[in-house]
Amino acid sequence: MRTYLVTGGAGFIGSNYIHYMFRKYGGEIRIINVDALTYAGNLENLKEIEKRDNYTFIRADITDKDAITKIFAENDIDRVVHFAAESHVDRSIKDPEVFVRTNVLGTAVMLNCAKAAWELPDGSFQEGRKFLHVSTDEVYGSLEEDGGFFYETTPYAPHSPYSASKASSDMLVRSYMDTYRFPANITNCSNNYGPYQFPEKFIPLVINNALQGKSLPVYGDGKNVRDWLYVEDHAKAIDMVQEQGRLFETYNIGGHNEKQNIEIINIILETLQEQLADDDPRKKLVSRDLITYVEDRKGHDRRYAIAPDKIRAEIGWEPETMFRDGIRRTIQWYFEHEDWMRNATSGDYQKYYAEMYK
Ligand code: NAD
Ligand code: TDX
Repeated sequence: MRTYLVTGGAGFIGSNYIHYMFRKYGGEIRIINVDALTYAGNLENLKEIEKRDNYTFIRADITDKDAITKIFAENDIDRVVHFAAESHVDRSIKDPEVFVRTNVLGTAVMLNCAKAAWELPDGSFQEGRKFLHVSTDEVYGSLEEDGGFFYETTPYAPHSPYSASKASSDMLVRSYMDTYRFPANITNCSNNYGPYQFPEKFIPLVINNALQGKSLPVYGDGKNVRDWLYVEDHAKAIDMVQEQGRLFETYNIGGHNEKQNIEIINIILETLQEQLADDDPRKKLVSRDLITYVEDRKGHDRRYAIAPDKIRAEIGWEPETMFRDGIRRTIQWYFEHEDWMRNATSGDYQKYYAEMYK
């Protein structure tokens, strides 16, 4: 049975990935989820699977070398899928240091511990071991409004402390591949949306605020462009890269779904109006009048757009979820998980953890 060590599995994409993997492989795999449970980590995301025999949660910080070494020593890890990171650009602008600590030092620790566990006396690596580093399109910097895409060969040009820390972590992974032939892949994905996304991020923030009749903050002129991908399509791509991709390669993941932020707000407002019942009091609150232009994000990247040609040609991955469908599913999920949203915004999930793991 193949054993996965997933870091950051209590976060947004990591938890969606774990759900996806159990749906796909059932009892054929084992997953060990290592997460420090920062403000972004939420064990409620994994409630349905926490009792599975082939799932284990370990609370640990990826910068804690002793803890990570112990996990490798006690478990025969075949695959590492490394999500754990500080992930929010606005927080990185306010407090960059923790981004360097977790994203750079944490990745160094993960690489070093995996290398120590998997390396053979002759410097080669045990057959079949693989490390996948989950990264972002933000490492490539910003595109002009009217042209170009990010390819795997696009030079790195990060602007925010977040993207600079992710770029540094990617460089460390590259250095391990180049120096030691360490068996790894890097994926650089565009903006994700879907269930379990923490409401500091744009799409869940807009959904949550609109339902409460709170203002919808738009940075700058609202015309910044992001390339949105439904999170399950990302989870599938990660698995396909790890199983079918060529080792030592980088794959960009994205779906040619570019939208201006203001378009996103309008689509969310329309979809909320469609999905709310006529007698639901929230229906009257959801309105374009809530849109509020606010001061721009410092160093705000204008446009991101991924060219997914390589992953499509080599691996046959394609995004499956059309944006309107993905937004409908996401809104439906938030309707059905009002408690999740309340707890996530109030910090109550930490109480859940304390009760669960006394
Ligand atoms: P998230 O903030 O929702 O989750 C991060 C998780 O990592 C949390 O569970 C948190 O508790 C954990 N974590 C943070 N610091 C840790 C530490 N020191 N030790 C152990 N665990 C720690 O993030 P996300 O949006 O799910 O992103 C996951 C990964 O995907 C990140 O590496 C991010 O850079 C990358 N990514 C995100 C997006 C996106 O749109 N959200 C797009 C492309 C790539
Ligand atoms: O209140 C807001 N108002 C607003 O206009 C927020 C929170 C965001 N925005 C804008 C900024 C961006 O142009 O919306 C866009 C999306 O913002 P975020 O959700 O913060 O995402 P972004 O900064 O694009 O980064 C995301 O995608 C790439 C993730 O947070 C990263 O982890 C990932 O690497």
